[in-house]
Amino acid sequence: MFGAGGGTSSYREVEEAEVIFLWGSNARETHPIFFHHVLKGVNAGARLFVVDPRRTASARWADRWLGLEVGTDIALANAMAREIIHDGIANTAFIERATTGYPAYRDCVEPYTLEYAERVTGVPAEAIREAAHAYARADRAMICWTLGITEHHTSVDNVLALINLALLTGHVGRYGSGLNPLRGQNNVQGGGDMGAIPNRLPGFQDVLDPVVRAKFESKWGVALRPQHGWNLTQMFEAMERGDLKSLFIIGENPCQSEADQHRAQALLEGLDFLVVQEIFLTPTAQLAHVVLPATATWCEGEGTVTSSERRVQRVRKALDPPGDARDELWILGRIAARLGHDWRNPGAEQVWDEVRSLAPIFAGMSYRRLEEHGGLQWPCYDEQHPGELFLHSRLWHEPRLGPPAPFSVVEHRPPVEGPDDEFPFLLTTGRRLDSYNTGVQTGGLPSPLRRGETLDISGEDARRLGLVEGEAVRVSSRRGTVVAPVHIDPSLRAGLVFMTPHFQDEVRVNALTIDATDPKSGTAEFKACAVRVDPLRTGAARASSAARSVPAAGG
Ligand SMILES: Nc1nc2c(c(=O)[nH]1)N[C@H]1C(S)=C(S)[C@@H](COP(=O)(O)OP(=O)(O)OC[C@H]3O[C@@H](n4cnc5c(=O)[nH]c(N)nc54)[C@H](O)[C@@H]3O)O[C@H]1N2
Ligand SMILES: Nc1nc2c(c(=O)[nH]1)N[C@H]1C(S)=C(S)[C@@H](COP(=O)(O)OP(=O)(O)OC[C@H]3O[C@@H](n4cnc5c(=O)[nH]c(N)nc54)[C@H](O)[C@@H]3O)O[C@H]1N2
Ligand SMILES: [Mo]
Repeated sequence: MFGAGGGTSSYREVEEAEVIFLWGSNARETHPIFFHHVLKGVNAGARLFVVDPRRTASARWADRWLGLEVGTDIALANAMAREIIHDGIANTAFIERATTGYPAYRDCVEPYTLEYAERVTGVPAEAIREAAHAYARADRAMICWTLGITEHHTSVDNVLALINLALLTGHVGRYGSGLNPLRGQNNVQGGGDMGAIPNRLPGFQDVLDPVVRAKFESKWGVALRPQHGWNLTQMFEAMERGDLKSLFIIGENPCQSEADQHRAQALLEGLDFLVVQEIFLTPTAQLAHVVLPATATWCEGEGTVTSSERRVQRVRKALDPPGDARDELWILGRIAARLGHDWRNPGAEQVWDEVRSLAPIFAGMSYRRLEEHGGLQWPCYDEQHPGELFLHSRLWHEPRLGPPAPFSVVEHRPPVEGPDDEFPFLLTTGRRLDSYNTGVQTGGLPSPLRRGETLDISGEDARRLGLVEGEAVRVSSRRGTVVAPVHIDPSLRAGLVFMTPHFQDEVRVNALTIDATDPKSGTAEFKACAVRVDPLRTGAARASSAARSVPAAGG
């Protein structure tokens, strides 16, 4: 919508906001450093709203938890918008100056009454009203979101629904107001910034733009194809069609992290040639024809990482790599050499200087300045530029200097697979504080920290099924089955169960998930699929044990 993929605000603005929405984000467990900034804001008087089907650790710090049904965020956001419009607290001056498409948007949200939204989302009408008023009336309000918004078949529309709210109220382009997708891993932001996305070159320059291409072609001495590449989902589809036969994977474990794991694994096994560049021999690496042992970039090499506030920071080598592990840049340079290109063995700073020479938004960020300033925030156009604290102030001050921000018409559409008689539970997957992603880097932790996988279920459902804490159950979807112990979790409502993708050998949760994806982004619907839960024990054993220790109501 705004022309660049990055959060608009700085962490210090979070500390001075009046209203903060954590929308589909469990930052307390998943972005603990960012959450400290949120808590500073809360301690300074900010009101925190957490929008999450589970009453998460983050929600426990909130003034208001909006416990919606999975996959109903658009209905909630549209109802907030309708309320704001009807109460006359939309920012009409901003809408007029800086946006397009308002009339169509206003018509689209009109049917989303509080009563309708309450029916769809399960959030009481009064709570929706309160959230709408708090957001619209605040001087400084921001929405921060993550996977609860983006890992759905409607992921792009979900994000658009939140952007609409900011445009409606003018909560973007001003200090303390903003739209902030928190980045998952330490350098997800930097990866996209550097062009590790299918459609952009470094600095979000479109590969379809001939002027942009010519600039890179002359620097690199190669011709660039004027076409967008495949995203991850499209790569797997291409493998299925037989159009993609070789794959080079760097630092990803898709064998476990892809939805519908049996399918993903079979497709990876069917490749003619698989290369994996890794710091551990992961399940994916075990399928590879060639494994390239790499250094861990964050502690065994030099470079930069970029955080969710667009801050580029130096990382330095602290440890010597073990064994045959080699610097990633060196490995890539050797491969380039075999392909007939002499990169002349550059260091990290030389690579960065080339990025600065080709991508204007990083031009002013020399290593020397990154040191001096403790990192700089893009865009930073020259060596006098201090970097931008927040983005899009143009929308307020000089709207004519660029395109207006468009409203989008987005409608509620439920998850692809809802619960039914055969698979009566909705499984949503996500993270726990004590483990990291596919567990490769946290699997070796000492056991007190590593709780192991569980099927988290509400007290009400556990009682109904006669399940006791720790009892093993079989969890099945239309795609696969896993066995895990039950954990009765008061953060869950009846009908909703939760698991993580953290554990390799024990419980491969992505055997269950559905490979439905958003047609625009290719993101998988990790946050919603239907499962059934069956106790492993039979008859008498169950009856006696259930009678023994059923937990009290509410869990
Ligand atoms: N400890 C730890 N921290 C991590 C990671 C880790 O593995 N462990 N991984 C990192 C990575 S890669 C990422 S991307 C981030 C992810 O960070 P988060 O997005 O915070 O993590 P998740 O737990 O996957 O999902 C967040 C929340 O979305 C909620 N949710 C599910 N469905 C819906 C819905 O329909 N609507 C709404 N509003 N909410 C919904 C879930 O209940 C969950 O609490 O975490 C990063 N940080
Ligand atoms: N069911 C379900 N599935 C999910 C999700 C979910 O919420 N639910 N979330 C999705 C999300 S948001 C994400 S980000 C993915 C994560 O999925 P993956 O990225 O596949 O998972 P990680 O465990 O983070 O794998 C990263 C790999 O990089 C390696 N590595 C670490 N540092 C370096 C380095 O410096 N160099 C090299 N070469 N390798 C390195 C690690 O050893 C590890 O094997 O999972 C996705 N899958
Ligand atoms: Mo992620």
